[in-house]
Amino acid sequence: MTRFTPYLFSLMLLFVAACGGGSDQQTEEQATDTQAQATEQTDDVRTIEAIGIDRMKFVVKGDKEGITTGKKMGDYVLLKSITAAPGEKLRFRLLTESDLPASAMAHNFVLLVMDADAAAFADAAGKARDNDFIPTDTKLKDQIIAHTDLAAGGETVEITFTAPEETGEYEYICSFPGHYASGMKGILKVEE
Ligand SMILES: [Cu+2]
Repeated sequence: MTRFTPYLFSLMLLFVAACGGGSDQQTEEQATDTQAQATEQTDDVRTIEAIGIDRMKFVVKGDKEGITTGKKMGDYVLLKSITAAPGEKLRFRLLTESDLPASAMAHNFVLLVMDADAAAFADAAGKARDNDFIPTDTKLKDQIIAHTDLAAGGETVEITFTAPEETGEYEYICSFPGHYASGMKGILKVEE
């Protein structure tokens, strides 16, 4: 490591000499940096990296602060709940792991308002195949706080949303037919 330092140092000097005085080149480099950051999404939004599996569950790779996990599911563990502060910005990213065709196996993430009847919602959503299992009925649509698109095998979808200000428990589900009933659901716990 040490033997490279003088070399790096002279490179830095060269760089400073070349770009001194806020040249156009420097501005251009800064612009490129900003672009790269946007692509990589290196923002400070907490991201829940979930996987949807054929056993119709939301799972994660392991325990992490801000989530609770349950039993082992193959290489993963069951994602049971997410804890968030009121108004906290969160990102839910969902990868579907499946070899089945999209018509047979796809997943989404639908976060519902506190007083929603999740079972009734899932039932109605399961019939909205033409709309990727998101109900078009206004009364049902109004029960959605945030949702992703459907992710078929190998696909990743994500949604960035703000946790409600009101503390309490909010259920989230996968609205693909039958998945809620099979346990593809969890709770967003909003706590001070
Ligand atoms: Cu699902």
